[in-house]
Amino acid sequence: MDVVEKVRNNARIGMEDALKLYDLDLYTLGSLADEKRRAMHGKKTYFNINRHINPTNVCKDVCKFCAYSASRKNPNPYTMPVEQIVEIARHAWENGAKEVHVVSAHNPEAGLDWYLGMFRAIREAVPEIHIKALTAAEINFLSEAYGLCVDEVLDKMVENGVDSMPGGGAEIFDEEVRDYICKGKVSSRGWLDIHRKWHQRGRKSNATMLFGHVENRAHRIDHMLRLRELQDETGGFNCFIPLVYQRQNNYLKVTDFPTGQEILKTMAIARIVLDNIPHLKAYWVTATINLALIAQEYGANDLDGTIERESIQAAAGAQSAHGMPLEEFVHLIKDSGFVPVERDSLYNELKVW
Ligand code: V47
Repeated sequence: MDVVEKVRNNARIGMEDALKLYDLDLYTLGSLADEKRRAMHGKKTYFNINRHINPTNVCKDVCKFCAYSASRKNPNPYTMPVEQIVEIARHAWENGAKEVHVVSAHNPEAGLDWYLGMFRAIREAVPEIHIKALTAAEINFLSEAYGLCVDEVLDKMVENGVDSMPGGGAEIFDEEVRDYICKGKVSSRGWLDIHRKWHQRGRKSNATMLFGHVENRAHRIDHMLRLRELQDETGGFNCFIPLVYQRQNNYLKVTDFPTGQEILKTMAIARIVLDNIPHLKAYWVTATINLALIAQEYGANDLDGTIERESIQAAAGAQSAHGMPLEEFVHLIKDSGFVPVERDSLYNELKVW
């Protein structure tokens, strides 16, 4: 059976076949991924009204791709007081946001009470908002910095009101690439273990992959296969998010940036390989909005959300600092031939626009 037949017969795709998929022409690969997408979600494209909050940029770690952390090329360290974070969440809720996405850096001076107290305070002030917070990299940092085991950190997150975990910090699991781009940060095994433990608590999370820098195609497939294996075990991942590397203001020397074709092929292959993760997000912040809209025809069924503010990828050149107005977002999805479905953070449908 050739690889196209295997995909059409719903066979599981391994490393060798996934690499062969990259060699197909874009249209053939796109239509295979689109068949999967349509079978799962029809023409629906999910999004949410959310608010990203990045509460500190002070970081003890040095990831070469990061333009956000202070003390590197970005000389403006900040740490928001809890009251400010709560005010942002309250304001976002009053303006229709259903979720705060709280991701920041590994700040050795902020203290455990600051990291966890912000969630308690948000929960008290805005009881119904969904708190998606702390990447596995931050959890690993808190565990090491405060002498707690991962289970204790996860229990404290739950106690303080965190609902689900974002997918950040995964980068690329291949140990050699990982060592080169983000030495010292959570290991690949550590990242997967933290998500496993979170899922064992009955909680959901997402998974990202940072690509388009020094990794190759096999590294991307390996990353997806490690996620698929964990998902077979726990079923706790809602969504896979391939993040396209943004190149400005950082220390990673990259010479060959991926073309639009390579980005779309990677999305399509993710839809095919990750047969057990229900949602594939074309994150408009890093893909650019136009490519994200096209990615809807290459397997993607989620465009993230309105965001309102974003600092991590914006620091590296993405056009995301002020989010995207809701009306524009809805219009773009409709105009591209898909049905905009507002969802909550756990993919319950709230409104078909
Ligand atoms: O892990 C850092 C990435 C991630 C760059 O779960 C960069 O729904 C591109 O967790 N170019 C954090 N990416 C963001 C994150 C996230 C974002 C959107 C949705 C979800 C979700 C999670 O930002 C980090 C890192 O991979 N990042 N620098 C850069 N130069």
